[in-house]
Amino acid sequence: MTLKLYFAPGACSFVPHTLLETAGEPFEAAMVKIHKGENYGPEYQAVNPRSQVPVLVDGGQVITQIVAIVSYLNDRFPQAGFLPREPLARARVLETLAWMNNTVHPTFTHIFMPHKFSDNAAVHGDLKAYNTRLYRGMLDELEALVQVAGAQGRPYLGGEQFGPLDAYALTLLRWGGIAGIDPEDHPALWAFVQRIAQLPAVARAMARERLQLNLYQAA
Ligand SMILES: N[C@@H](CCC(=O)N[C@@H](CS)C(=O)NCC(=O)O)C(=O)O
Repeated sequence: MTLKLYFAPGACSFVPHTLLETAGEPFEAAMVKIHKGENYGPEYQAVNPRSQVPVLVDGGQVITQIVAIVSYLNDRFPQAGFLPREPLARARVLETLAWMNNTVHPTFTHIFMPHKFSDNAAVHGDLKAYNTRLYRGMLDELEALVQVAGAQGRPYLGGEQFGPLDAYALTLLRWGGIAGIDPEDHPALWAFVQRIAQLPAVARAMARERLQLNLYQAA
């Protein structure tokens, strides 16, 4: 088996995990327990000195960063059509993927791991509260994107085929539950994510990661 994915359950590594399941080529799934700090141990840092998941290894080559991994998997499995071929449609997907990865995702990190942004524990509550408000607004944007796709008759956020935006949307809405945001507050997105979760490849990745879709608990 030449392909190996390092993932953490429920983390952003879910995005390439679902793409690999969709591609259909056998791969090794290596779980990294980031809640136990395994990613800061010497064994994992020998793989990725930045201590993050996901990492894709193909034939001994190590690839990090979701945007790079998605681009690589798209070229390696062209039949899967993870990214549109038409230049403008592809730019639109990359535009949204970059936003998810460089804006929405780090906003959640401020909520989930505020210690990464300040070593002053006294401000962690403020960081969480402020970024939860920002995050809710970003889920509102995602809700609008899903509505536009529906109005245009597109079954997936990127077009006709399942791709990285769909898996990231699922992950980001799921994280919203951790942040105390009820998925029902974004009904179109919630319905979309529930449909995506039923795709066989996505369901396999969820089963391997033992993921529950709705993590929201009313206060
Ligand atoms: N920009 C990176 C983000 C990766 C990232 O934030 N990974 C998180 C999990 S969602 C992680 O490994 N966190 C562990 C840590 O930073 O301690 C990418 O696209 O791969």
